[in-house]
Amino acid sequence: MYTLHNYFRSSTSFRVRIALEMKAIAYNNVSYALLNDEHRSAFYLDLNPDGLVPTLETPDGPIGQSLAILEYLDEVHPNPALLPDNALARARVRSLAHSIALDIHPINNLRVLKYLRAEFGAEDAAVTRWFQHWVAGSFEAIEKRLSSEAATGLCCHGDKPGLADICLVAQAVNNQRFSVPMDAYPTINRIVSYCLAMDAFEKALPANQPDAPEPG
Ligand SMILES: N[C@@H](CCC(=O)N[C@@H](CS)C(=O)NCC(=O)O)C(=O)O
Repeated sequence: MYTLHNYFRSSTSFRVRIALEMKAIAYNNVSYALLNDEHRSAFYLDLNPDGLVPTLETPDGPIGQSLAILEYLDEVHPNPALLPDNALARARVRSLAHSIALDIHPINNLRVLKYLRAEFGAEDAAVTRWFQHWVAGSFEAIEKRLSSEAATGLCCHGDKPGLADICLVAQAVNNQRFSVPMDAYPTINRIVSYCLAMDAFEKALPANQPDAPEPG
């Protein structure tokens, strides 16, 4: 049995929850209130010295880094596959996923936003501008690719959701918290809506996690 150490609002945790749901893998859920620095506890740092969520605890040891977890799950539980079966297609899917996971997420992460506030006196409006700016840079490129490349289907690559959709949906949902304007991205919006209509994506949503606050 796996244990997922995560936080409802964390988009990197959301990515892993989607994959676990898609592959119908049961798991224990342990949550860490990031705003209370629970991920900086000695216990968690022992499990994951990065001090970032998620960590997937497997019977053979813990794995940190959401993309590494997703690829591990895909190797150990290959159905349904998160990556296509030819090398060029896999590279395309990974490159879309990396635009989000490696280019947007690291500079919009909680610790970066906290540092902007604490060290540079950034107010809420400036932090929001920062977040929106770095999303726009990559989302413009992703929209251009998805709307023009023949491999795009109902999902980022063909008609089945995979690694790129997982990263895209998690980022798009996170964007809502920072009121990122989305009108310029019709293809992204179409794919995100299509994926969110699926059970696996819906169940993995931040609002549907046990540590999410009650609505209202
Ligand atoms: N590259 C890592 C990033 C993990 C990460 O930054 N997680 C965020 C939540 S989405 C976190 O733990 N933030 C805590 C902090 O910034 O202090 C991954 O993909 O797992």
